[in-house]
Amino acid sequence: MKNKTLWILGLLTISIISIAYSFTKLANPKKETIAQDCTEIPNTNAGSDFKPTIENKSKPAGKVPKGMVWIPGGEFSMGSNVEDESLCSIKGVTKDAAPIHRVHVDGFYMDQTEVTNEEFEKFVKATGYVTVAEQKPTKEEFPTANEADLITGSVVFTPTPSAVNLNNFLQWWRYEPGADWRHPYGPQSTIKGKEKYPVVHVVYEDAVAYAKWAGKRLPTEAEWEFAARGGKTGNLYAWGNDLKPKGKFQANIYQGHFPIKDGDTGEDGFKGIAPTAQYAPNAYGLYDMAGNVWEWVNDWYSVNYYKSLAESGKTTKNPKGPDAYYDPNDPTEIKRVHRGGSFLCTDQYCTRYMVGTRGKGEYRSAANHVGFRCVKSI
Ligand SMILES: [Ca+2]
Ligand SMILES: [Ca+2]
Repeated sequence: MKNKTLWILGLLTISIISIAYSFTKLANPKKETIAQDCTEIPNTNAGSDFKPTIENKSKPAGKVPKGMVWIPGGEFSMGSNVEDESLCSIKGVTKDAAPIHRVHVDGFYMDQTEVTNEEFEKFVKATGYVTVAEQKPTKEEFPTANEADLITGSVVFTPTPSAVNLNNFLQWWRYEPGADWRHPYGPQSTIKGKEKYPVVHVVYEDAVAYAKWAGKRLPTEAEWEFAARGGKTGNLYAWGNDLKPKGKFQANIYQGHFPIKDGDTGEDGFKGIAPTAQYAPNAYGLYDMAGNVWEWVNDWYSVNYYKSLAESGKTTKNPKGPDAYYDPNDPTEIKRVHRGGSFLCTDQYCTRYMVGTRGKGEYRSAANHVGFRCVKSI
């Protein structure tokens, strides 16, 4: 069993790890209470290092592809302020998203929603594609694993029976044999009736394969953030600076005590994952740029990337990410960037539904809170 656990550990390199340094600061109940009490702290980030977003003026002629919107691109300030950008003023939470730096992206079309089960099914029917989660892991990829442990499956969120210390995510994630995009909770589960839900249990290469088939591609991290900000400058969220304008949630995240059974109160309208487009879109007409499921983007993850761009002192044109991945917390893991947070993000644990923040995931690891959306260049 120990070997299996170790093997699972190898697979469990999903975006939750990206918040390792934040949850250690929220590990004891006292601080957790503080976290719950500080959701209404006003934004102290505005006006810091952000300079106005300048949108490109040009617009392509011709029809907008179905289900997509035009994102004009332009120049904007990307990232977050490490000192202040946290609901609870916990310094360091968004360290990898600092410093704020100036970027220009060209215009592009973007899917209005996360790719849904029904869309992904069309792709699989047309191509016979088999996702990574459906493929038997090989000895080559996991040389230290027992043969008996090399079974298809994916990682599924599993609430804990009672309150737990938040410093060990293995308490609420399990490797579920037979879990895949068609069976999000294991072989007995189905996506029947969930056609409009985002597809999950897809890894980076699955997302790339879908995008290619659809005549699209994955966004760069800069394109994703430009689009998520909706032409606004320096906001905390894709919709503005208040988490709940007029007391109303704007995204499917997590309320209540994380991660215990029945702990998710669903105050935002949904316990767990939701169909796409259940909340108002941002200013560009994009849904769920915060929450619901994390979204793969094309960039390698490097903790130092933003710093290197900022140090250049220039506006970076169409950045495509670093040449190599680098995460000092997991130096052997090969990671791509995730953006937007998920239905599991909570102010107690992971506030990465904030628009300037980042997530990351091992590029061949799937889970039931990670999906994607595509873009298209003109
Ligand atoms: Ca929710
Ligand atoms: Ca999302």
